Amino acid sequence: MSRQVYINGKLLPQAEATVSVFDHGLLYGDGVFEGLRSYGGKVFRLEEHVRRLYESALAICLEIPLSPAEMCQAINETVASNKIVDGYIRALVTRGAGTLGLDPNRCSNPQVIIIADAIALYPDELYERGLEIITASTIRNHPAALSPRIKSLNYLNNILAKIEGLQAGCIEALMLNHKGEIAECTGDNIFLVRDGVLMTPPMDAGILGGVTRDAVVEVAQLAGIEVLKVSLTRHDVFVADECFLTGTAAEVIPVVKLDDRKIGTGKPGPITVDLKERFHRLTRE
Ligand code: PXG
Repeated sequence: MSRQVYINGKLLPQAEATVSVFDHGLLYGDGVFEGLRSYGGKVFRLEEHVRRLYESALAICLEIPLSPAEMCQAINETVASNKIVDGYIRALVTRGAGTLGLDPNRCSNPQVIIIADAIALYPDELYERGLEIITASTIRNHPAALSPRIKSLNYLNNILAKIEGLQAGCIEALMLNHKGEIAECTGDNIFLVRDGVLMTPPMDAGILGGVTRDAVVEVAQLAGIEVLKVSLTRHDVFVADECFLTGTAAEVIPVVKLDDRKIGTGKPGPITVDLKERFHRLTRE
């Protein structure tokens, strides 16, 4: 289906929504993005995603030519004009067309693009059975090289980890940080459950602060579950009772094996299933 794509203030048919081959987003991955989701026609946690987009942009000295409120409005308009009810939204801002050199000051105008499409859901059976994942040998970006808190257009190390996962027959792969601690998966945050306590790596493990992660922490605390943000290693996964991932696309998805080793009973655990339901209800509120 052909979509109406927002580009620099206009909604254009997707074939006409184009950027220059000199755009530094293409040449260098110089830009930032967000992946959002709409439920029942309403964008979930829109302000949080937009705040993260502006933080990412600020971190790379990229000035977005819209206010955050205008960005929210543009996202809502793009969703509405494509008659998206339950869908996936990609918002991105590139540095714009420049020269073949790195200098961002030679880039003319940042390009603001918003795409709204139907969501490609993971098969139900993955949620019922749970995922099997591997540990990738590709580590998450060293925070001193490129902060993992920046959702930049350069996702190559996550893509390399994803390739490792896919080659092992897994749709997700666990990424460690430079200290060998658990960071996150290629497009999802990770949680463990042990003795009824929920644990997830802290921001300083070098992760992207997931909007879904924050929402799951909130619903867990409301349900009276203790939540700890603590550094974790693969050992903690192997001795955990339950494990699950969170992300805009995946929502809450159980993990039942890491590196071919069963986690807990090897089936999605009760707290995971409960939080998955609670998160689902939150998205429908
Ligand atoms: N960590 C990383 C590295 C991510 O890219 C998350 C965690 C989860 O964050 P949210 O805010 O979505 O709960 C992400 C999510 C996709 C896709 O299509 C997802 C992401 C990036 C690119 C594609 O699944 N980011």
